[in-house]
Amino acid sequence: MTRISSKLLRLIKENQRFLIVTHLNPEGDAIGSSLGLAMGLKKMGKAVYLLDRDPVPETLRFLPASELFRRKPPDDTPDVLILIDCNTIERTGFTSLKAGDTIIIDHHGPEQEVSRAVRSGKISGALISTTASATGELVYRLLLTLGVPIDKDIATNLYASIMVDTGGFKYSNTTSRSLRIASKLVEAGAEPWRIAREVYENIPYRAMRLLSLSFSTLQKKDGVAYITVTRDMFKRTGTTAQDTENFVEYARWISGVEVALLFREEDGGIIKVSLRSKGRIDVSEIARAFGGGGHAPAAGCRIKGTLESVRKRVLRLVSDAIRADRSGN
Ligand SMILES: [Mn+2]
Repeated sequence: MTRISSKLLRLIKENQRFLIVTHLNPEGDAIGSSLGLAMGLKKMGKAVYLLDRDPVPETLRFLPASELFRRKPPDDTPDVLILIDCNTIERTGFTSLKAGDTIIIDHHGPEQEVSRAVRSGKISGALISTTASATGELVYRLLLTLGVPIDKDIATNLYASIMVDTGGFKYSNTTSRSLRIASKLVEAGAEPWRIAREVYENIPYRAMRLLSLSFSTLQKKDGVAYITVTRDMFKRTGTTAQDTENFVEYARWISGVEVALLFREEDGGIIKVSLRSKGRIDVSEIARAFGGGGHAPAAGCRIKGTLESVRKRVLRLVSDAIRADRSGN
């Protein structure tokens, strides 16, 4: 477990105006950890500006203070910029954001690169741990260290962040620590059944119609199952990319499947690939081979090409990984 540096704590304690920004297409961890941190900093009397280039997904708008998110950077220059649930400015979709100091709070790799950026002075401080199931875990530890009391609203945001990134406490990144922190958050007022209902049992009907169309493309070969969402399907159901949230999960549930894939057609000849593993294969390695990233159980990448060619390239690497795993390498 990475320790929280005294420099990072000092940067937070001694500064007043914070800009918190998270990644494009934000999900539960990005939104929940940002909100939990923002509310904690506000409790310390800080001024906080919350930023994301994309809107908060509909299913996450129940999260306390989610209305605080802005989509345009502030006019003034904050004391401290905090990149959260991502560790490069590119992932935020903004080209540059001005601030006195920059801090990273994240659980994506590679840790060494972030550490190097801290040593070289490009980044003022970082709290990064790839063993944290969610950035929400890191924010919980940070607030605890800063002595900020965790109230019901903060607990709800941080619980949601951990729940989503562990796939409802089911993925291989679910640890005794993530459960222990979740337990503390429930003690602080987070309601597991309500948060799960809001996030998982709130799917728009149109998205279910899209799911049924895309599932007609389901294929299974060896340990891989994959489905495809075409632009035509979006058009026919009046849906957008946001409505494909969790589609790949259903493919992961199939017996005998080690890796599930979702291929989604985007504009400009780009195919978005979502990868999910049942736990044996590290799909983030496969995503990285195509310039993407993520975590061992859940990762993604964008590849230029036709559906056909992209499927072929990704399936080849996935099959290789499954074969290597089976032969014990
Ligand atoms: Mn995350």
